[in-house]
Amino acid sequence: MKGTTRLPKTRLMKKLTSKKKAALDYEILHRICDRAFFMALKMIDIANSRPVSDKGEPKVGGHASACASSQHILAAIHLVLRNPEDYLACKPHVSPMDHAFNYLLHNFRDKDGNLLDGDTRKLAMSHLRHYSKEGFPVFQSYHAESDPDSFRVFPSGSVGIPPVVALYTALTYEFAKDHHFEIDESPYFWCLMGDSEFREGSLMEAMPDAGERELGRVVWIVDYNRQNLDGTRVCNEKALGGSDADRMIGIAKSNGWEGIKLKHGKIRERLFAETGGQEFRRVLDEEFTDFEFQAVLEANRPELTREVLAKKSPNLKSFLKNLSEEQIQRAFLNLGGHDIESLVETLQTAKADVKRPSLIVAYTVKGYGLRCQGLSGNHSTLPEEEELMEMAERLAASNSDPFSEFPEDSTEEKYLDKRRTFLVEGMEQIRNQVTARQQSWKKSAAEIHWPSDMEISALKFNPYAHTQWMWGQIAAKLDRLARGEKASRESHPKAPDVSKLSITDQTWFKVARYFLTMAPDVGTSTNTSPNMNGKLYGDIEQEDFELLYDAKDKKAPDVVPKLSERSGHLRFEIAEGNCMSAAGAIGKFFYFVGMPLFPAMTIYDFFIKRAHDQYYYNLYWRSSFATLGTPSGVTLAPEGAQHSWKSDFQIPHAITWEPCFSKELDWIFADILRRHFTLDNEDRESPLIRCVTKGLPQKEFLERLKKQKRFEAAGEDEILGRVREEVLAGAYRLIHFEGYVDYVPGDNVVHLFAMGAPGVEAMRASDRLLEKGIYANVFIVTSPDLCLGNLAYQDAYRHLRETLKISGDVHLQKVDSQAQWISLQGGRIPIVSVHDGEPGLLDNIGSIVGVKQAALAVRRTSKSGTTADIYHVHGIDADSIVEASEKILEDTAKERFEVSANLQTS
Ligand SMILES: Cc1ncc(C[n+]2csc(CCOP(=O)(O)OP(=O)(O)O)c2C)c(N)n1
Repeated sequence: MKGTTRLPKTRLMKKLTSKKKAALDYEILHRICDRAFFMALKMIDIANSRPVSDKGEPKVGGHASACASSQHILAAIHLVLRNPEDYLACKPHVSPMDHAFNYLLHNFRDKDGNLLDGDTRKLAMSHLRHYSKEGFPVFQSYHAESDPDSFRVFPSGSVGIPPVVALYTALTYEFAKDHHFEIDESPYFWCLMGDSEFREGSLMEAMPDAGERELGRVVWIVDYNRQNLDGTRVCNEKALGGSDADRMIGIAKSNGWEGIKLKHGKIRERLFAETGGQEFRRVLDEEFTDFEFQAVLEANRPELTREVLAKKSPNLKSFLKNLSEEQIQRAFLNLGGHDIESLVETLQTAKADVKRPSLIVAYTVKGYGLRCQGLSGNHSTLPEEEELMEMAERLAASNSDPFSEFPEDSTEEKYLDKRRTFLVEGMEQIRNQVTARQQSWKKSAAEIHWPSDMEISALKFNPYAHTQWMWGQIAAKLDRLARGEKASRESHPKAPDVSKLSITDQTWFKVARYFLTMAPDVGTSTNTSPNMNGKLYGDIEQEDFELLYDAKDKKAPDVVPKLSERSGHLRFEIAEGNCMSAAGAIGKFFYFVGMPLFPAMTIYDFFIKRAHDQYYYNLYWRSSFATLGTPSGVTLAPEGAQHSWKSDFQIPHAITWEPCFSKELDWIFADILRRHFTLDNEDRESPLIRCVTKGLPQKEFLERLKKQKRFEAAGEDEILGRVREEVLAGAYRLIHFEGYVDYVPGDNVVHLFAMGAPGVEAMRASDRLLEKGIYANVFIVTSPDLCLGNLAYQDAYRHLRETLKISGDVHLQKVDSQAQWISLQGGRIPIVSVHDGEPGLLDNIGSIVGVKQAALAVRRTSKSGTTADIYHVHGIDADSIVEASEKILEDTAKERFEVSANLQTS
């Protein structure tokens, strides 16, 4: 399948993206920015003034001062720098400011992507932090995909994540181009963040990766206002050897980034050129700690500013004498981050080197232009009505109709109009292009006859395969089809004919090129090595010295990165957060660009928690990617006892799978691929598959199934076909005695529910219980979400109740019969569940159907040892299952059933 459609660049598009630019009138841009700032403040004000019926309702709030400090940075991006294809990530609290610019640019769309008309745009502006029962456009507290202006914007809310996702989206573009996907845009990634945000570990973790991978279109801009939520940031500059800004620049440079400090605005620069100006510059640069500078700002007394400057340097005496206090104060306040001209110049410099990402530290003032300007506690200060009215008057805006736009014949409107033509019409072109790609893909995918498995024939030769091994086989097969010897002539001239592939492989071949693997330094230990060997993606312009000196370790994968079509594995350092953000970004490429890339990352299950925030972010905006949590649980006891807890995510849009036998995983992964490529994965976009490294007796899978009465007359294919359906619905019957002689529900029957590797313990327990005359049916849970969790809740646990026939029914048997009386005895079928993980994963079966349940699970931290020993320690071995089954049957037998007196007499 030709996956993507290259659409011809239209003449309009060419015109829109032409390089010619007229000289900018920065006065106009400042006036537009002032108006946008006023609108942002009014958005916050309206949200806070809405009537509430409940006393005690939490405050709405908003962040006027955080908007104020970033206003000019956003102005430079929105009004000058941003191209239609570019992406934007912002610190959460600046979102109203961002909405205001998009409002003026008419860059609002409905959920289908159609541009909003003027009235609806205006309505949206009064709907910040609002829920509309009527379905009118609203804005969430922070940037969200559902916002009207979310075109190529990364959601925010958790600081420190969006800039990283932006960075990995940039990497995805590189990957797509290097793999010859037809993609003709080269967007920039503008990311605005706070200075306290820049202390987030996620950002530090990602920086070297961006530097090494030379993601030069990434521009991070730190709004350096020297304040955070709790107040003025007071850093130990002595220990740091400079200001925090210096530290940031140092970090940038040592990580392969361009580091640019934008401290001074044009007013200052002009003064620096005058006599004595150099000393003025030196004093500003060298004589103030951030804290002292901030304190002078906070004091906001021009006479004090003069006095402090004069004290810093006697040489400034005559320079200062020539300036009025007002001029001095203006210059003192004239930081680069509030001067659009300086910002535009700096951002253009950052754009120039497309091989080196840039970090710009733009000096700003929190609350700039507001009464709370520079005040330490201004993070949540809301301007009073009077202040807003004053501002409206100053800007010739209307306080009662705050979202009225500039008059048609004004210079501001004329500038905006031109900018709209360039930006918004350009975005429309891109949107149409992406939609066309998406439609074309959906059409092709709908024509595919999707196989039910991956035909992993090697399973025959590995009688004690484990699920992690099976994952390796699946990944290797897809990789071979996409990039290996068997790939088609289309992409590899020397490759053999596709028609020699099996029918199944021919189908997987069609999608294999969209599949890629990745791991945070656990690729080889998670059986992903075949995908790595000579196939690591990247270009470090490094000669392969191992090759040159004939020093390759033949037993290990060749891990020298290459820029070739064959390179389909992304190698990460021990940086789980990076890997997770990359998976999220790549999994979102269909949404953004129309190419259905499907990343699968392996990670030790225990360490997914290192990337929880990133994982949550990916799930929240429905990225489609697979996580292989492997090895997982205490089943790893021989090698690593501390891997004792599994990652139990009950987050919307995630689905957890935990296969027991390898064949299950074959089916599950085939289904995951089909769902991803056909977009049949709503509410389960992100599968997490937990695997283990304990080998299980694979042949028992079919042997046990065949013993069920329901399959008495069925052939192998029919059995597997029917069981596959159950596997994909969340649980299947592995052992079932229904129809056997003396099978008496309510008397000698117990249901065992097992998940993952302890499924074998349940099998063994069932055998032993049978010897004691107890029929223990074994149900293998493949997905707790589908069988018992959020996804099962959606259809009232239909699979559990109807297919598996688990119920709370009382089974009564006649014991004795006399002329007048019938004696009854009976009960329900109790349940014992067992799995290697937190009890909450399976312990609700009993409460769903209304029977007694004993939940055997991992309830303590673990120890090293054999799996037999450690399963015993946790009570999840066959012995414990037998014991629990006997006890629960006994308890069930003690249940009393009272027959109403009325029934006796009637
Ligand atoms: C991960 C995370 N932690 C905490 C918060 C709460 N929070 C939001 S903004 C903020 C302070 C931001 O300070 P800074 O980054 O300097 O930006 P400023 O608002 O000063 O521009 C905090 C603590 C959050 N949104 N996300």
